[in-house]
Amino acid sequence: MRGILLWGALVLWTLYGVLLAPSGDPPTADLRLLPTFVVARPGDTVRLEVWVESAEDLDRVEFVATYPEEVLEPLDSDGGRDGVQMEVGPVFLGGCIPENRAEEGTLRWVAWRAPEAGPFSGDGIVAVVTFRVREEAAPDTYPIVFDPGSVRLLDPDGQPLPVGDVEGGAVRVPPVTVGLRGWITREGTSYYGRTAVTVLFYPSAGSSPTTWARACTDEQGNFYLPVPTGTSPPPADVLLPAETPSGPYEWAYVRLDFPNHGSECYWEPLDEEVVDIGWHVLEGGDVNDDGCINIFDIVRIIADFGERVTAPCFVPFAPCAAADETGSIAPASDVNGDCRVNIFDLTITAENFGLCTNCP
Ligand SMILES: [Ca+2]
Ligand SMILES: [Ca+2]
Ligand SMILES: [Ca+2]
Repeated sequence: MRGILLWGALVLWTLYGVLLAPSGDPPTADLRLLPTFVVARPGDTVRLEVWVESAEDLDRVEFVATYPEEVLEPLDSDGGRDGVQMEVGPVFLGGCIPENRAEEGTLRWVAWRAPEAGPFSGDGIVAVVTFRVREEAAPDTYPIVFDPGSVRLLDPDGQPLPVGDVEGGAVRVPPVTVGLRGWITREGTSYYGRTAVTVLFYPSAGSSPTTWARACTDEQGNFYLPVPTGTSPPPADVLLPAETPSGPYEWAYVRLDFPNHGSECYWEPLDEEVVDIGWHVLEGGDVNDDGCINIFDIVRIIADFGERVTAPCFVPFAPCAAADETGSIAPASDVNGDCRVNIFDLTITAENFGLCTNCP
């Protein structure tokens, strides 16, 4: 019995393949909002495009979408028509637009192609809505959602075309970042103080830093760096990265430095009230400060091997000066800051052999 069922299933499967496979699934067209995710602050405007994708023989598009009215204010693109209108996209330029409203938390759209233009196939912009983020908008992520039952794509005969994906988007209003924090340790020591955390603040991707700040870690390696309120371009000796990341954020470029250690650099988006850069361990061994830990450092440590000064000593480092600099100065090749150059410094350096900094 079981064998017959299986056999029957196989026959059906084969028939399905023979009868239906050549025609394939009917093509579907998608409707989506682009970009799907935007970060904007109160007062900013965001431009969201309604795209139709993989359309075939499209003549008419209808949709309803909702947005949070208390946060987003649509801007009118048609002063000659009552109410607030979306911008007409290239797919419907010159067409007939019986419904185009962006009001009371709802986007309503009904449009026909211009008859002389013929039906549309491919990917194109149906409409564009521009929102202003209201001043009183609270930090949160706000969705813009198509009502799936409302989305209709029709051919010139008024026949519905199969609809595939229908995807809305979201506008994130981030909190104002007031500070950055993190925990920075170093190898071969339990004293983690005085690592310099230098931060460049970028107002957007692709811009230049408008301000900067520096903090030093405490003995446990923790730091908290308040975001400066004014603008103050970084001094010339703070090197800028060659490229900025993309994405809809304000960015911080964080640089970690300590003598005889490889510097580390990170991009961090500023989308939290306090941005936590997490735990980072600086790699020891770059005693000649050329950005890499390699044979030149080993050679120098061996040359200085056995040097020692009386403890306590301090590692000279102007950006994060020691609280008490009356003691002795650590030898130049002392990687772990224990006042002598010995096998521990050599071991740390050998373990990190080949590493290079990712900082400019
Ligand atoms: Ca209007
Ligand atoms: Ca080196
Ligand atoms: Ca040492």
